[in-house]
Amino acid sequence: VATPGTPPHRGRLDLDEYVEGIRRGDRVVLARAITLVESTLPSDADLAVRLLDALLSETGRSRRVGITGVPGVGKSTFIDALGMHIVRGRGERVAVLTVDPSSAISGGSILGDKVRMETLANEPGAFVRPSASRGRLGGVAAHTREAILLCEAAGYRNVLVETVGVGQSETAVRSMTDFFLLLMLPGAGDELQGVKRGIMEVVDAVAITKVDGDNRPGAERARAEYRSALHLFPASPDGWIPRVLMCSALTGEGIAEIWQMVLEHHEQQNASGHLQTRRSRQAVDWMHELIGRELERRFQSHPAVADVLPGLEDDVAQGRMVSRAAAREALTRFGL
Ligand SMILES: Nc1nc2c(ncn2[C@@H]2O[C@H](COP(=O)(O)OP(=O)(O)OP(=O)(O)O)[C@@H](O)[C@H]2O)c(=O)[nH]1
Ligand SMILES: [Mg+2]
Repeated sequence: VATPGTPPHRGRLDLDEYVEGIRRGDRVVLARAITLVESTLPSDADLAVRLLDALLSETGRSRRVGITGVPGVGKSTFIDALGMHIVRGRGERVAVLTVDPSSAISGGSILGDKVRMETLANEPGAFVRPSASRGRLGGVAAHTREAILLCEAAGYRNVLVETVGVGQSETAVRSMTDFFLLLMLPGAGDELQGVKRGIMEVVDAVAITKVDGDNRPGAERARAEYRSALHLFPASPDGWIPRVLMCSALTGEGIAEIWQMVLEHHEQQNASGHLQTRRSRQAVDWMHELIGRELERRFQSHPAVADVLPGLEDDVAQGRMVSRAAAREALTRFGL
């Protein structure tokens, strides 16, 4: 139990305090609960599971939107503008989470996002939680998935997840959201190289951002290019046809239209049952991934395995043993 003055990342509340705090939408308790689920301490894991379990029936009632794009494309600025539109324009609350695999290295991104989402972070209807990335990406994304659930239980009907469009983080974010938006810069071609191959195939929309000032002519060309690029992919079984829109977080142009599209998508997918299908699949996939990770972790840390693994690796590398025999040997040691 936390004592007054204990920094949030040290002290723990008890289960009821978390549950009650989240139910009344207390942002401080919500932040502390996210810290709890982010924790890698074995002693926190049990409480985290009990907390998520206690709140399960209060989750699911939000629009989960993933927003990706290359570094510097304008994600945080866009989210700031979009979040303000949701809060001020629509009178709804919004939670913003970020998955940033690089912040462990750069260390500067947390502050950066706070500064860039300054307007939104000061809004009473908004909850902005920059990623406190410490470990490997899988860990960060895992926490984000659970943080979404906590935000939903705290009454946020809109959850925006920012992730930088490099590495695997975007795949992870797509697998925890209902709508996946790719931000692109005006002036096509070059930027297509910058984003990960294959990403265009899994987006629900492309938003060309920074469409202001000198960028406008390039934006029109980019829109035509992205439209034809999206046309090359087979139609999605959920019946949604990806769109290409233009916006500027600076002038606010196009922001309301993009949110309108998200609302339309949500209604359509909800009515057709595809929303539930997508979420069910995500939840089951995630369960399997957690099982896989835990098995891997136990396998790697099993003393009898750890004893022989380096030797087996060497034998395989030097051609003294076939991979299959070595794998069998290691698994036998594990007890399989
Ligand atoms: N002209 C113009 N500049 C913008 C717009 N949106 C963002 N910017 C600028 O682009 C730069 C990067 O914006 P960010 O929002 O930090 O970009 P980001 O994609 O979140 O960056 P990372 O989180 O570092 O990957 C900043 O200097 C912004 O001021 C826009 O709509 N128009
Ligand atoms: Mg950012």
